[in-house]
Amino acid sequence: MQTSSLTALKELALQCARSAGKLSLARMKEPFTVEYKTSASDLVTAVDKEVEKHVVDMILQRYPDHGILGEESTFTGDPGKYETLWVIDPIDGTTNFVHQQINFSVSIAVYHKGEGLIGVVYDPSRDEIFHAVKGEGAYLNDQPLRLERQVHLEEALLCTSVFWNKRAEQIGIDQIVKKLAGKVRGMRLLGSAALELAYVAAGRLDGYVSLSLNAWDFGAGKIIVEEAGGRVTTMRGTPLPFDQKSSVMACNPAFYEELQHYLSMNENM
Ligand code: 2AM
Ligand code: CA
Repeated sequence: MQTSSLTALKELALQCARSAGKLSLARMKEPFTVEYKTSASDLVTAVDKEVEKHVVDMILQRYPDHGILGEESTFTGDPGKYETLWVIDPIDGTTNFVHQQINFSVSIAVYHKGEGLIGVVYDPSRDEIFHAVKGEGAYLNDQPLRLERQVHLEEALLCTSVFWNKRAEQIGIDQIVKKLAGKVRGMRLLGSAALELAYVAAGRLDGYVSLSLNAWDFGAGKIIVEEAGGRVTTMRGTPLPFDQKSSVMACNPAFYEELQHYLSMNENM
């Protein structure tokens, strides 16, 4: 893809993320309906749907021939059929949006022929935008992000979402992560995968491990972490798939092998 096209895509992705974030903040101040998706701990609001529609409209107005894979399925086409695919989550961390009114994000990625080109994660409550273009580095607002500090697993601050994942208990990965919590400096649970990945890129967290994530959860964060010099794979060490739920591990490169070895001790993953 030409540099000029890439720049235009990046500008639109940044614009969509900011606009979506602004809309979420505005709607947060008004009453909104909350529904259970699969259970009482899996929420979706009318705002998630409205914000996704807003982003889809912005994208299609500019690029009517692009496909969109979004969590709320606002785009009706078959995402597999498009050369250029936008992968979006209008509100990543809906539980936080409802309960905390912070710690949620907008996640927007652009993939071309299966390759991740652009990743944007915007935290509207703090007005922080994490972004990356493949081959051009990662940024938090205007500050470049570079994971240059060598971190040992023992001194790492890790983050996870496995403790509210039922499958984690079934396959025993929750116990492995629990043991890991005793080995590292600290463990955090933020509840927005996109934001957690962005924080790994920014060095606020040294690693993130999760189960059952969808492409809209990790699509943008993966590009940002990799452009900052970090590594992102499944817990088995394989590339992340786009067409099914997947485990995700993202971390400072210094302890990737050690962490991967630890996590892959579970045969069922
Ligand atoms: P969502 O808000 O877009 O659904 C990993 O933690 C991901 O799981 C989050 O990014 C969040 O994405 C989703 N999730 C679903 N249920 C959750 C819960 N009870 N607490 C936190 N995250 C949850
Ligand atoms: Ca969501």
